[in-house]
Amino acid sequence: MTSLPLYSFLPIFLMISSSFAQFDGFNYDESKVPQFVLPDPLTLENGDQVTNAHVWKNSRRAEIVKLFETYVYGKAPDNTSSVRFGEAEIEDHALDGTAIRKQVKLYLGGTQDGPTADLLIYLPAGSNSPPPIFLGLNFQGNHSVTDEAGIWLPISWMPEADDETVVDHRATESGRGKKGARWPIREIIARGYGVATIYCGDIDPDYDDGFQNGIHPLFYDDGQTRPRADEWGTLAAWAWGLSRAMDYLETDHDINHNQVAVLGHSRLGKAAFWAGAHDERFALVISNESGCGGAALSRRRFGETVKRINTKFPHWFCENFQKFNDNEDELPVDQHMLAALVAPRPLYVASAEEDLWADPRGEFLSLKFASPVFTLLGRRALGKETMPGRDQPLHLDVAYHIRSGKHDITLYDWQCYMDFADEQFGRNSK
Ligand code: GTR
Repeated sequence: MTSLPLYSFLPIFLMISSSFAQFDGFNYDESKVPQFVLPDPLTLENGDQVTNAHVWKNSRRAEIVKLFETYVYGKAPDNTSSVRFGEAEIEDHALDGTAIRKQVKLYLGGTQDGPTADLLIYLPAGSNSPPPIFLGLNFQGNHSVTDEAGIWLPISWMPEADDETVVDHRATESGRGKKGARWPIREIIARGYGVATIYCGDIDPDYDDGFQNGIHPLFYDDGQTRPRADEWGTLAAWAWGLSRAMDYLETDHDINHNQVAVLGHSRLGKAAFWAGAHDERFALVISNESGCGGAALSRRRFGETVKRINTKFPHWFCENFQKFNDNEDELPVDQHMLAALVAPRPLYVASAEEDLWADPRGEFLSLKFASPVFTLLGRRALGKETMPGRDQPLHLDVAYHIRSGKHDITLYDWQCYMDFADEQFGRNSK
């Protein structure tokens, strides 16, 4: 493996405090991060250097996609022609008349009796031209992101809640608006952006059932009962769902489908990152505190590790990823190469100061070590820049911030994403 120089570690930036989200038995001490060697995104598998955009685009990029498919997320099916869209609801006077709301059913197996996913869309009312849009999955149902009464309740499985919002693994009316703080739709609309979301469990419920529910079984070969070792886990299924939502957005003339930003928080940030890295139709990619298996470098083993994530969430990645439990140095990729796959499109990675489990420094370093690829493709990447202080967004053609506070996606994060989208899409929405 051709490698980048050994990385020697910068002084400790983040102080440890008992209020930080962390679990016992994991490393939160920068001085204990092992030395490691990263695979070089710009060395082809035959050992040649990538010295121009043509070779990146036509050879190296595909090699890296294949490595992530084979060893990390698993390969999703190529044949998606069966997905159908239908049963749309349109409300022209949503959010006190400031927005147009649409709800679209995605028939994932092409038939009404198979699994369906509900895509909820808000667009600013009275736009002069089709607006750009943010697309992301949500954790607890479309009805949880806004308290508008007309939102369809999800019918798919949901994790139990410690209140009455979920009963017998099904959403109830009382969950309406419960996650509104994570989806500041009115602010997004006021700045002229649209926003679209799907409940992740509509695509694949988030628990280990041996891949019997969700979309996996729809694509099994005859006699197949679970994905092969290099085939998709749940994160890749969610990413696939985001791409199917993109298929719909491309057909909707009320939306600027050349300006779709894909984003997600935490596990859904991992899915959004993989979707955006893989599917080049996404014009902007945003990872909010995606951590291990998302933006954070696996080889640092800081906070959550490959072994822990594969043990606690055995359904998230492909089976091959388990080979790297306590064995990160053998990974043929690291997450800076996921960041590199986004280039030359803009990429925003964000961390939270108290979210050590997600390894903020490891998230920043992924962006930094992806720089040679962004630079080769003519984009303004991180050069000498060091990790910025809290709440000081750093925006080039890649962007990073570390927000004060805990693991979450907040209005502040969204404001930073909209500012960056303004810069990248040539808008001035403030
Ligand atoms: C944690 C997991 C993280 C992150 C988080 C979340 O339990 O260890 O990788 O995904 O859940 O999604 O909130």
